[in-house]
Amino acid sequence: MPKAVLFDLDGVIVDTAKHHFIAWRALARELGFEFTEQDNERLKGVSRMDSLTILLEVGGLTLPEDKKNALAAKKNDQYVKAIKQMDASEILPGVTDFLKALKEAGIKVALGSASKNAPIILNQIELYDAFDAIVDGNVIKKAKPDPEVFLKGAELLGVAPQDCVVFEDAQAGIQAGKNAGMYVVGVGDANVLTGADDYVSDLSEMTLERLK
Ligand code: G16
Ligand code: MG
Repeated sequence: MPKAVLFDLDGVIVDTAKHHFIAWRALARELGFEFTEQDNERLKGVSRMDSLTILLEVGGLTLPEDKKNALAAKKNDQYVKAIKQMDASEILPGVTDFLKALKEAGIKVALGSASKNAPIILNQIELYDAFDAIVDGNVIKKAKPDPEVFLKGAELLGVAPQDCVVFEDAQAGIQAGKNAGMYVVGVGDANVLTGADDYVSDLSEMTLERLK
């Protein structure tokens, strides 16, 4: 049985990708081009500034650093307004029950997210206190697929990487978990994701029995 479980946030605990998409698309339109849902797939698990770089690449634009910082801040303002409307009803299927089962079994849980807005989201959905450790975009220096986010989580929990299981919906995140030497469960379409040790479509398919 693992001693700790580390969860990605967007795509595993809640679906904030739609809010990111709406804000990025609004920015693209302001800049004079379309940004599609398919383009948005490339931003999953990617940091805010790297997301902007991809978006500008889609629009064929090259901009100076100060302009890029201003655009990222503008997108974030719109995104934060949206996530401040979120509530516990947006927690994805199976999450609450699985977190409860882990707690009862004495298995520690941490959050490992690229998002700088993770604390706001966790407060909105009333899950902030459900985690023994929170590692997010405010603390990490190296983006997924670097293992930093998950290694830091394991360290804060005092658990060896080989005793940790990671739940991830993004390809870069699955790679980060494997790079950390952890067992990785891909969340989403097993025909699209690769490199994980197991796959579920959402956490309602996960039980303590299966985790063993
Ligand atoms: C999430 C999203 C990414 C987003 C990133 C940074 O990562 O999947 O699309 O770009 O956070 O978000 P923010 O702009 O809020 O700092 P994760 O790791 O939770 O899937
Ligand atoms: Mg994710």
